[in-house]
Amino acid sequence: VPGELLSPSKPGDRYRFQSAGNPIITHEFTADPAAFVEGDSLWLYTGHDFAGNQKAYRMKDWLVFSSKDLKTWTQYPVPLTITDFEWAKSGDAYAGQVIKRNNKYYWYISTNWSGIGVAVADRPEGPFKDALGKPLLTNKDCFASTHSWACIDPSVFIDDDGQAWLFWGNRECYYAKLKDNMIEIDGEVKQIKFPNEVNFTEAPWVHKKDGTYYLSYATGFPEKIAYSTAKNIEGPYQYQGILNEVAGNSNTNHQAIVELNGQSYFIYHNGALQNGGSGYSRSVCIDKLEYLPNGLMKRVQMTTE
Ligand code: FUB
Repeated sequence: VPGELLSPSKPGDRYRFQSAGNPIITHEFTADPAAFVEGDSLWLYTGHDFAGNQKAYRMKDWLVFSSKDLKTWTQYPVPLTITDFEWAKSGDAYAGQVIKRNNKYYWYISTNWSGIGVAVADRPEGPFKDALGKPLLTNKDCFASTHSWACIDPSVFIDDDGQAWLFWGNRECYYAKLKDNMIEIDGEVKQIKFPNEVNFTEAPWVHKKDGTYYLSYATGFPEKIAYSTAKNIEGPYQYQGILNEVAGNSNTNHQAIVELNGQSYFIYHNGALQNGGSGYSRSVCIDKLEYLPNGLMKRVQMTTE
């Protein structure tokens, strides 16, 4: 239930609400979280599932929220919709990720059938605008794919040397460098070669800690989140096991990993919201993420707190 309304107070305007635990948002169905921290605020970007008895992934816009303490949240007017992408306007608003560079905010988004796009804004809450007027990547860039929805779930990462990388994919995990302008691919698209025991489904997310690259991703179906680590961003990646079990009442899961005020967080979705939650009406949750002394990540237990 939304908490204190800020003015103006019609739906879609900015308002503040209090989270009472997981799922953190109970007045909208939210999925496919991505996040980054700027200053003392965590910015959360989500998909926006339809309510009702859905039989497919139906999302027409994306949402943005911010919080300093993960309890009190501000929701902003809808920052981006599928119709902002002329080339994808009849599609659905699949997963993406936002990153800041050169005082601009770049949102890499995916659609169910027409590829990956990039939108840009001057502020983290948007409004975002299609930066290219065409896809950044399409299914033909997913050279090993045998199905039409391989080009989804972009995840962007800027390394310590300033090089930006984009990872994405369904069934196969692809990656490429981005040019400094963040809206062009630099060089060739490559594929992460996982060892045989890795069953990559989708939702790659890259983060780096103490010189190690952590590549987390959804595995199997129903999906669990697993991860692999490497000393070089291009691999070879060593499988490190399951990070999070199947997310309650949802065949998909989709994670973001960020650090706020010295604490790491695992942000994901499940279908557990009472009164309508399902695998197609999902809800974002946040739990603490801990590292072991050897640098591996402890399995994250879903909580309702
Ligand atoms: O929300 C649509 C798709 O479901 C996402 O792109 C995948 O990661 C999965 O969560």
